[in-house]
Amino acid sequence: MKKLLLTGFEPFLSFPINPTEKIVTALDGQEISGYQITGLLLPVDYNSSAGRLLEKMRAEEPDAVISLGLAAGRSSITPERLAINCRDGAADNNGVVLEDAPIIEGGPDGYFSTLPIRRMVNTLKESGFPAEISNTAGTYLCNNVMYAVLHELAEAGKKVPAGFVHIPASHELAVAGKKTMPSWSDRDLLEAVKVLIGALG
Ligand code: PCA
Repeated sequence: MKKLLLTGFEPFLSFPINPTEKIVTALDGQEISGYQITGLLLPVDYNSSAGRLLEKMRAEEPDAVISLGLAAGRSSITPERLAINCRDGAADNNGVVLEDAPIIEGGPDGYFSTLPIRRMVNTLKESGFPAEISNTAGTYLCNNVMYAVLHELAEAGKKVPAGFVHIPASHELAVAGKKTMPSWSDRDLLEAVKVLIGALG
């Protein structure tokens, strides 16, 4: 049985709920499409989130790594194409604000996702879920963990598919937030993530 490390994030900024948390909790310990899943919830914290993920990755030696994050405002499931060596933007949950800061001093400008993102998008659409490739993971925590994982695997010369997928808000979050926020049911979000895992191959 292959091993999949599946990560999500705690709530952050003005969002009282992070739908990735429920998904990771629901799928932890499950077997899907030939993968035994280990779920890991990450803090929205520049100082520790990437380190926690890398620590788990070193301990578990998974065959694939999918990290999930909330992109409130997006209406589709969006596998990210690229992570860049930059941290810049809003405060993390500890109030840390970074501007134009590299993730790895002197590291490569960017890394492409090594997940089968085109196949993931096509499989999601065939299963009836709106999906598209996103060309920017932003410069906040999601980009940070995606870059850190891809950098670690590249440095180690490991061919482990890894990358990041942003998901839309859940209905629960939309009800608590802005009226115009597109949202999906928790059930559909969970089902779509199962489809993503099935597309790993
Ligand atoms: N989304 C944020 C960080 C945590 C999350 O779920 C992001 O897109 O960077």
